[in-house]
Amino acid sequence: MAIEKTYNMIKPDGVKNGHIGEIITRIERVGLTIERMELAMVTPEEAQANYAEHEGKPFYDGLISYITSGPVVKMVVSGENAVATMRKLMGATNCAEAAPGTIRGDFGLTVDENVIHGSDSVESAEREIGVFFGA
Ligand code: IDP
Ligand code: MG
Repeated sequence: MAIEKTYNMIKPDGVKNGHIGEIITRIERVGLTIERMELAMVTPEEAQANYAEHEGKPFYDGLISYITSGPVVKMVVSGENAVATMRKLMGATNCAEAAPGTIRGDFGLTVDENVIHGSDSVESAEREIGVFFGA
C-alpha cells in the first residue's frame, strides 16, 4: 500500500473551456479522493515557485503568463499511488501526443495549453501543496 497525496491543478484553458466537471469525474471514478479543492487565480509568486525548474527555458515566460491568465482549480488528491495514477490519467505533456482517453488527449491540442498540472513525485507534491495551500 502506498497512500500518497498529489497536487493537481485544472489550468486556465481547462476551466475556460468548461471541463472542470469531466476532469473531476475521472479522478473520482478511478477511486482517488479529492481532499481539498479551490477555484482561484495563481499569483506570479506561486507560478514562479511551482515552475522554478523551468526558469531560463524558452517557454518559461509564456508558461508563467498562461498559468496566471485566468482562474484554475487547485486540488489535493489522495489515494493509492496517487502521483503516478494522476500522471496516467493526465497523459503526455504535449496534448498532441497524449493518448485518447487521457485528460490531455481528450481536452487539449497543444503543449502550451495542456489542461492540467500534476506533481511528478511525492517530494514535488509536498512542495507544491505547500506553495498552493500553505504548510
Ligand atoms: P508536465 O506538466 O507534464 O510535468 P513539464 O515538463 O514539467 O511537464 O512542463 C511543465 C509545463 O510547462 C507543461 O505542463 C506545459 O504547460 C509547459 N511546457 C513544457 N514544455 C513546453 C514546451 O516545449 N512549450 C511550451 N510549454 C511547455
Ligand atoms: Mg512537471
